[in-house]
Amino acid sequence: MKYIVMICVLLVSVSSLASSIIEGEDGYRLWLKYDPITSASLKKKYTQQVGRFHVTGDTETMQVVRDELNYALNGMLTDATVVSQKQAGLLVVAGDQASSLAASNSLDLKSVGDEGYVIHQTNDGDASQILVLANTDVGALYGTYRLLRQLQTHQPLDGLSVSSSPDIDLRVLNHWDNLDRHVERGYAGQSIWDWHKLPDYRYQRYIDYARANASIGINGTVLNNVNADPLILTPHYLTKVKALADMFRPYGIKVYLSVKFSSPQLIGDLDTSDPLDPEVRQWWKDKVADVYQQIPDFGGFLVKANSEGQPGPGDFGRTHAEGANMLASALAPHGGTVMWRAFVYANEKNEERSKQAYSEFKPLDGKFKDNVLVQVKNGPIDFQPREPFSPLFGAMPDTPLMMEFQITMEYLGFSTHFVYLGSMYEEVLQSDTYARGEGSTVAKVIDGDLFNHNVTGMAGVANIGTDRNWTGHIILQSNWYVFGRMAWDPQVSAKTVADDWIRMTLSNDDKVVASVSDMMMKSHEVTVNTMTPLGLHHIMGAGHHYGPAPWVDSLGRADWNSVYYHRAAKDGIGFDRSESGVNAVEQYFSPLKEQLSDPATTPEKYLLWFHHLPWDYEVKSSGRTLWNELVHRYYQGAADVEEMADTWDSLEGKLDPLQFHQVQMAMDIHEKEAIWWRNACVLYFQQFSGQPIPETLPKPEKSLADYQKMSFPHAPGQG
Ligand code: GCW
Repeated sequence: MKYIVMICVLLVSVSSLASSIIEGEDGYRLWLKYDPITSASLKKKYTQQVGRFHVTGDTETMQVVRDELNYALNGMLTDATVVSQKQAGLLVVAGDQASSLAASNSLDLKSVGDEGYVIHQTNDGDASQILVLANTDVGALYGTYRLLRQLQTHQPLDGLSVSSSPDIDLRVLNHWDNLDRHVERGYAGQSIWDWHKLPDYRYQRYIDYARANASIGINGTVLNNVNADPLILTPHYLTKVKALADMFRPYGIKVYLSVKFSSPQLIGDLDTSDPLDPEVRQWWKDKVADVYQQIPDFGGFLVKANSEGQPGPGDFGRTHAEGANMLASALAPHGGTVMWRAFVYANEKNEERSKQAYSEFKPLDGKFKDNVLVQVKNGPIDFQPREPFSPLFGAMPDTPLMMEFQITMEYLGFSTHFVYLGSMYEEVLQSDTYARGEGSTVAKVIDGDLFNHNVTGMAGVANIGTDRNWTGHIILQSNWYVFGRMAWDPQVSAKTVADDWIRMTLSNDDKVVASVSDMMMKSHEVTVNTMTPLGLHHIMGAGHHYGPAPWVDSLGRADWNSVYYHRAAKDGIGFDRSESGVNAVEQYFSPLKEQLSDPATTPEKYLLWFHHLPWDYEVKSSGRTLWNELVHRYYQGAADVEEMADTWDSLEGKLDPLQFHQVQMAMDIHEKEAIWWRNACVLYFQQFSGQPIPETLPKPEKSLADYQKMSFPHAPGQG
């Protein structure tokens, strides 16, 4: 044994000597790497098929298409060249010419609309061409990225026939970036927007950001934090916003801003911001006109109002609808949209927090103007590691609801945990609301199908910062990627997207793809087990949300404290949101309501979200008592993270060394933190259960008091 250990030590030191400079992929290129295709035969085939290409048109966007193809094909193939239309193996065309090519090839181009595309291989033997056709330039750009994905993932081009258009109109990133470059809940460095140097200094990173977004169909970006600084609407900042909008326009990306509802008072010298006051209304109209003068395709406003201390119409005795409609009226003549957030939980309301958004917004259904979307977080509380879907989905048939997912990992381990969110997004999107009977999934609510809405949207709170690898952790790039793919197509499977991402970012080796894909697909469930198994929620460190802290009990509001949420006591644990408790289940449709009312039929993943149960309650799937199941999940979660780390280690030599090394270091932290969560939570809850941790399991190395003493005043990303 000793001998083996010695050899290991030797090997480790040799390999660390050899690796004092690790060369390789630092992650900057994301999934757009375009490295040479190593299989000679495949490379030859692709080169024959698309090595000679032609892009028609000379608009800015078509120039972007040409540049991207030139860069990508010359990266992956040998000597890709721009040739005449006739000689081209690959032809990218938009507009009228695309329509006539579609007609002569019997392709339906009309139905893919303004952003869609058709890819088709003509059947002319040697003269066969691959056509990328679209009604608009940006459609051609999306089609180009789709075609490139085919090469990046080593899929055949023969007989290729793809027709695609987005199911959701507004596919938008929300940056919670402050003007001083601090990113609220950001774990990947500073804000990528260098406000001080804008509008003159234009980093290549801005263009690469636009390329990455366009490659996955993201067509909007809200540049600043929803806890908004009113200065964003001053002339000084608007010229900077304009510079970014100008850079993003060729990529089909519109710029939006978060605005502070009290801006008329804060930067406009008015005495009020009452949305029904004529002067206030005029102020917004003028301000909006200013914005459009500089940015003719400006997207609109995102608003957090009367939530967590932000001002809003409620301050003037007005409703959310009155506030939103006032802004909507100012934006409507210019084609702008209001995205009004439903994330509200008011101080003065004496109602359980998970119920408040529904109570406040449902009565307003149908009262919003046509250019307002209500933006709802996926769960009823707040981006917890796992939540049931928000009951608002399905409950407001006369209002288009936008999904808000969090891409940044505020509650899921910052930027050191290996967690793929695709499976979580899928779980939410495929949840059945039963709003119009069985099959009324959340996806159908937000893509407009269920209630026939014309405007639809999905927002993702960005995980992007100035880190070389953009997201602080290579694997977390996949969450940006999957957000875009699911916003384009909410029915796409998390697994399909994970596989594509791995092939484009890490490796095309089937075995590597299978291992990493397996890790990614289980990573969310595993991490939930390490933090908040069985429906527990909001038991993380106060304020910064780092690490376990189920003991938090002294914050100013009851519903800021962990103890409010887990309710652990001698008699059991969990939050009774059934009829016998706060009756949050009543906000769901039947038969879900009834299912969630009864612990026996509540999915175990939500058990303690909806029920307060005795420690000896028998958990159906395992037959264990609740206490033993809780302990089991925490231990299993930590063991699974360890296993993931081992799997990753086994990929050494099969991956780019720098990518491998970065993820390996983060995995080590994930492993340690999973054990920390496990120990702290098990010891804490044990005080109430009064029951032992089974002898067979390792004992926590510290006492509960030690865990409680840990403090992190400088944890990143704080609000
Ligand atoms: O989860 C909470 C975060 C806040 C955030 C808020 C929100 C931007 O802790 O930092 O504020 O959600 O979504 O508005």
